[in-house]
Amino acid sequence: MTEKTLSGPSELILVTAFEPFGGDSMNPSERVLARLPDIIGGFGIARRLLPVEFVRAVKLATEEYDRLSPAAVVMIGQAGGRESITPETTGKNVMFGRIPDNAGFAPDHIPVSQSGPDTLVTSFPIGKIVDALSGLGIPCRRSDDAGEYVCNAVYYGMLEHAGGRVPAVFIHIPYIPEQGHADRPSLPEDIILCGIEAAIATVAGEVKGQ
Ligand code: PCA
Repeated sequence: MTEKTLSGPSELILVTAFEPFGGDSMNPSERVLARLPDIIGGFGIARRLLPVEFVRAVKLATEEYDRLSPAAVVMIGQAGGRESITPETTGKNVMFGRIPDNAGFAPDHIPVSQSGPDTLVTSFPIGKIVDALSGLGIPCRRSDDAGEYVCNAVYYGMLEHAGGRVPAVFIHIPYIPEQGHADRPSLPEDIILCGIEAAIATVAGEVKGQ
């Protein structure tokens, strides 16, 4: 009798998220990552949770890219205080730790890359994600500033590493109410999950259409 092997889609989208940091006991990006379906838009979803550490996060994300050769990369992180889901256009070549990262490292305006330009802009048309989510009634706006903390470093590092070979997009998400930041804006986790699924489906659709 021959053994039947079940195989999923051969093409992958690498999706990354972050552990909690800065005194929070949860990071909504981690929760959303865990709840994503295994397949979106015909692509297998390869999940990678990253530590909130400048050096290790960039290293682990780019190593995972090399290991998987994904068709696209979607990175998610929390931007506490924002009201909307904000796909980022730009990574900056700077690391600044207003608070130390989870390894205790607080860089004071150190470059992510010694040889890279000041900024790198994604090749992906971010407006398509904004349109898709807005069409679903999910608060979403484009951002041109990913900050100077670990999310920005990972975005810059991935954009430099992938070198435009495949689309790479970073998406910041707001707090969820369960985090207890009652004085700050938040969105329900289910809405964020729905938005991130729609964003990944948009990326998948673009990659398929190429
Ligand atoms: N947000 C931080 C780092 C990890 C996360 O989820 C940031 O915006 O840099």
